[in-house]
This record gives sequence, C-alpha cells and structure tokens, in this order.
Amino acid sequence: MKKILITGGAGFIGSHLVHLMVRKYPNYHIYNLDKLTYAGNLENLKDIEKESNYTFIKGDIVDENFINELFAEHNFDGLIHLAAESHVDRSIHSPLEFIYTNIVGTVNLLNAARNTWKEDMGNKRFYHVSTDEVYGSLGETGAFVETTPYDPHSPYSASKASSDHLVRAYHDTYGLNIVISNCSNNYGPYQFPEKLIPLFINNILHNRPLPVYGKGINVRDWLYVEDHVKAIDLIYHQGRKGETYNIGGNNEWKNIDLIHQLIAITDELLQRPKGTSTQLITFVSDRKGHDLRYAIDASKIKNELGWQPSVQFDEGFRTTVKWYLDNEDWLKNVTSGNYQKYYEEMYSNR
Ligand code: NAD
Ligand code: TDX
Repeated sequence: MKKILITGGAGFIGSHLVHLMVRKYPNYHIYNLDKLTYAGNLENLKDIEKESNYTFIKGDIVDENFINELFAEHNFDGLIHLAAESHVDRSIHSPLEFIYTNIVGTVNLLNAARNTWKEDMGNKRFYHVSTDEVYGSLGETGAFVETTPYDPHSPYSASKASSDHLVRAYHDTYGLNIVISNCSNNYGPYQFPEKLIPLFINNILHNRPLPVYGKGINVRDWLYVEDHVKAIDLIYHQGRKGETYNIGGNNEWKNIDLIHQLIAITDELLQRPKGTSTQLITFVSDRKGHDLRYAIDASKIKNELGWQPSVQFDEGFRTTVKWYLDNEDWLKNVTSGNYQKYYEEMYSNR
C-alpha cells in the first residue's frame, strides 16, 4: 500500500483532493496533515473520515522536529503539499505568518523528504501546489506560461514564489523528484468565506454590503475546484520530474461582471425579485498592490497530460452558489468564532 502525505487537506482545495484520492485509490493510504487554522475544517471531510485508507494528523509544518519525526515514522512514498496561508488580504495585514508557513514550512518538508528518502529521492515524489499570482499582473492581453518570469506583488504571492524557488532548488541541487503546478483562482464548495465568491454569497444571504475593491475592473481566471484536483492527480502521477505545469480555467471574468452574475443567481435561488441585491454593491478602497489581471495559458498540461477543464462555468457557478445556500450551517459554523473580529478589522476602514 502506497503511503501518500497530503498537507493542508482540511482546507478548501485540499479537502477536495483528499476526497478524490481516498475514493479513487483504495490501494493508497492517504495521510492528511493539517494544523486546522481558521481555514481548516474537519467538517469538510466527514464522509470519508472513517475510510480505512485515510488518517488525519493534526500538526504544524513549521514545527521542524514534528515534521522530521513524522517522516521518519511513516516513510511516505510521496507528498502533495497544499498547506499554506492563502488569503492575500490577510498577508497584507500580517505578513509574518505567511513567511513561516509558506516558506519555512515548505523548507521543513523539503528537508524531511531529502533526509528520509535519501537514495530514493529521485523516485519518490514531492509535489508543490502553487498559484498563478507568483507571475504578477498582466495588462489587457496575454497569458502566463510556465516560463513567465516571477514578479509577485503581495506578501502572499511573494511567499509562494519563494517556496516555488526553494522547491526547484532542491531538485537542481539534491535531485529531489519535484513537480510544481501554478493554478488560477478556484471556486466551489468548502471555500472559506473570506474569498470573493463565498464572502459575497454569505453577505447577500444576510443583506450585508458587498465590498468591491477599487472599480471592480480586476480580472481573474476562474476554475472549478474539482477540475483543479483532477489536474493535481494527473500531475502527481504523470508530470515530468522537475517540471512546472500551469493550470487554468480559460475563463476570465472582470470582478464586477462576476459579481452581477453572482447576484442574479443568488437572488433567483433565494426567490428574491430580480436584481434585489444589486443595491448591496459598495465600492470600497482598493486592495494595496492589487494585481490587475491574471490569465493562464494551460497548453502544456493539455498537450502533455491531456487535461482540460471539464466543468462549464455556468454549471459550476450555479452548483457552487446552491451549495452555500444549502449548507448554511457550514457557513454559520465557519463564520462564528474569530470571523467577526477579522471582518471588522479587514473592512471597517475601507
Ligand atoms: P485554504 O486556506 O483553504 O487551506 C489551507 C489549509 O492549510 C488549511 O486547512 C489550514 O489549516 C492548513 N494550514 C495552514 N497553515 C498550516 C501549517 N502551518 N501547518 C499545517 N497546515 C496548515 O487554502 P486553499 O485555497 O485550499 O489553497 C491550498 C493551496 O493551493 C495553497 O498552497 C494555495 O497557495 C494554493 N492555491 C490556491 C488557489 C485558490 O484559488 N484558492 C489557487 C491556486 C493555488
Ligand atoms: O471583499 C473582496 N472584494 C473584492 O473586490 C474580496 C475578498 C476580493 N475582492 C477582489 C480582489 C480580487 O481581484 O476579488 C478578486 C478575487 O479576490 P480573492 O477571492 O481574495 O482571490 P485572489 O486575491 O485573486 O487570490 C485567490 O486566487 C489565487 C486565492 O485567494 C489565492 O489563494 C490563490 O493563490
């Protein structure tokens, strides 16, 4: 039985990946290592938690001794690393946590892999999951390719860029069998309601203002989370050693257009008269260092591995809105506790 470690498996993308791996590969034992920060939630994994090929481990990737002991104990066959501080606004408010988890945490995993895998280092797989934000911002045209120079602008993207460089360095220096993917914005169930889509659904539900940064003209390329985890599965198994793969939805939206679409669907599902929640739109001061546009050229993964998005945006977006409205208890649970304090701090002075 192969032992695969997934870090950050209680978060948004990680929990979808854990579901896929546990169900698709009964001959793998999936170990999910997660610190359970505000963004990690075991509720996301309820329906697979009793599976015999699944184990949850609570722990912090920043804790070097703990990580070394974990690797020594389990002799993992591979690792898919998603644990991270992931919200850009939080990184602007308090960057240090991003440096610890995203950079130091990644190096702890690299060292543990290198030290325990030794001569097997070229065979066992170290997969680092990253973001398109490392490439910086595009103008009106063009798309990021794997060779686009790194140009991060937020503490979040700078910390992810740093970790990408370190992962590549462990391949070039020590021969570690690494692979990296850089993906565009994900949407879908189980995303913490600090990110645009679930935040706005939750606010519409409670008739709260919808804080649009700047003029709402920034563009993001949206991919349904299930398509992202299918790409991760493919890259983990078939991606070439030392390579980077861009993953994207080929689905660009200007924020304000996406928000109007979101309002239309949410109002319809809540059986409110058409356009009711448009009045909640509130333009607030812009995010500092706000990247104008992201777009991904995903031809490499398409040509090499045959991956392309399978979920149409209309369908995925409606499913997503419906999921949050049908799972109000989940929303309530994750927005209790420190969420109110976070919200006050983040939005009161905008
Ligand atoms: P998330 O914030 O929802 O989940 C992160 C998970 O990591 C949480 O479960 C959290 O508890 C855990 N974690 C945080 N610090 C930890 C630590 N020190 N030790 C152990 N666990 C820790 O994030 P997400 O949106 O699911 O993103 C997952 C990965 O994918 C990240 O690496 C992110 O950079 C990358 N990514 C995200 C997107 C996106 O649109 N969300 C797009 C591209 C890439
Ligand atoms: O309240 C808001 N108002 C607003 O206008 C929020 C939270 C966001 N926005 C804008 C900022 C962005 O242009 O919406 C866009 C999307 O914002 P986020 O959901 O915060 O995502 P983004 O900053 O694009 O980053 C996301 O995609 C790449 C993830 O959070 C990252 O983890 C991932 O790497």
